[in-house]
Amino acid sequence: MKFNKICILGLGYIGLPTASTFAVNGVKVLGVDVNTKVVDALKKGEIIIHEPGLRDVVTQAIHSGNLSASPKPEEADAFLIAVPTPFKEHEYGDFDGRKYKLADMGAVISATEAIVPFLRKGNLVVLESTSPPRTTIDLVAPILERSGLKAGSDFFLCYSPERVLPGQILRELIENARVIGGVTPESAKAGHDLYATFVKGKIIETDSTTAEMVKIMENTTRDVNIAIANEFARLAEKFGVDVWEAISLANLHPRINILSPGPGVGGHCISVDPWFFVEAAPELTPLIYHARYVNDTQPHFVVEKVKQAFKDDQAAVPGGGEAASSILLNKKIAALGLAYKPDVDDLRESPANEVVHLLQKEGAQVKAWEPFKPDAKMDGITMAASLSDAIKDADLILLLVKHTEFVTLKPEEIASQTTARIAIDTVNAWKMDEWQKAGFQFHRLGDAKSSIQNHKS
Ligand code: SAJ
Repeated sequence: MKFNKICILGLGYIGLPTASTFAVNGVKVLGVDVNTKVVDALKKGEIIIHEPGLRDVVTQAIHSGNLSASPKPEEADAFLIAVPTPFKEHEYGDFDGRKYKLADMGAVISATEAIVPFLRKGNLVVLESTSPPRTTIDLVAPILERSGLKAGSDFFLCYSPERVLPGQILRELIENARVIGGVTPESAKAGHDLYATFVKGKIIETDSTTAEMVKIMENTTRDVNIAIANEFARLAEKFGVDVWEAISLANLHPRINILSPGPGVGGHCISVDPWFFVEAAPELTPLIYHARYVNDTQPHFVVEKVKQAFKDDQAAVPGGGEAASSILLNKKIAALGLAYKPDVDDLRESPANEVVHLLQKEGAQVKAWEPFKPDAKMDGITMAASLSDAIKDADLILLLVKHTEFVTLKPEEIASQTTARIAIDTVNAWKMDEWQKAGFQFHRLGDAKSSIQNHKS
């Protein structure tokens, strides 16, 4: 099947790279977004998200004359839906006392409805947004069939999950294997033909519900694996062990690959998608539920660590020691990093934000520095203008994201710019001896040995 013109609904982290990649490969693309800021920016050749290499591909796509933008779809050979599927903010499900989050399919519904007036016989529609199992069949197909056309016979319908890693989207879009789930084998074949335009990885055809499950299974597996790493960090602190050392030793086993603990799991994928399984079948998903619970409570573990660091510090002063409840009151904390993971500007569902909020709730005065989004306005968070502004008057420096520029900080230089003499590393970026040598009490998440070492040095 040949595709001369396609319409991509949703110009975010997935839709825009996909639209540009199709365009530079010779397909006419209309990018559609309900956010007029995104459309207006694209019309001027600008982008409002940060992804390595994206600006160049977008510029190339616009210069090729193949990429244009509009707030509304038009007739096309194929329609791709790449809109967000977040969870509902204030509504929860409950199973046996287990409170779980619910998917908000509003954007998928409106994007699908927007296609209906333009849908023609022989068109292909692909849903790319991560969605609960059976969404393509139970939600998308019935909406599209309001056109009077039948899914699978009059038009082709597929689910094809995006599986690209933020930070490496443009490369992974082309090189990763692509799963195409059709509501009929013919639909899968049509989807195959579309993605063959630029995908160099394997393109595998299956049914739509399998493809939906594949995507959620991948992210759920990662979530569960991070949860166990976080639980190991908690255990290591209890038993006087350095979890990072223990993990590196365990990973010498040929069949073990433990992931890294940290302040929690964020982003718009791994911290969201497992809930789609829990919502669809709460009675079958106690493990997935509890992994989510562990990762969602990890910011609290970080806050306990901060409190303990202040307590240790005060205990070292004769007559020092404060009641645990007030230990954070008016303490000045420099929080380094708000992004959900290293070297990206995406602040969505970020555990670092949650840590900052929790610290403030207990009376701490936090100044946050996010080098990838220095102008970000975060509800209730005081953003620093620079690293030196964040650390200048601080009592404690708290590293929350392993951005490369934080990893390479020189403790001695930092010591000369700050009043803080306590540093906490939640992501294993810094070397204990260097920070201690520079005069800091140093603590690392999951590492009981670093805290013990402070008392010796
Ligand atoms: N994290 C840890 N420890 C680790 C690895 C990650 O705490 O060892 C944290 C990160 O800091 C971050 C979160 O987990 O807060 C998620 O980061 P990530 O790099 O694991 O994944 P995402 O959300 O950026 O991208 C994932 C990818 N899925 C898998 O690796 C299975 C990507 O391929 C998907 O396309 C993407 O989700 C998506 O869009 O669904």
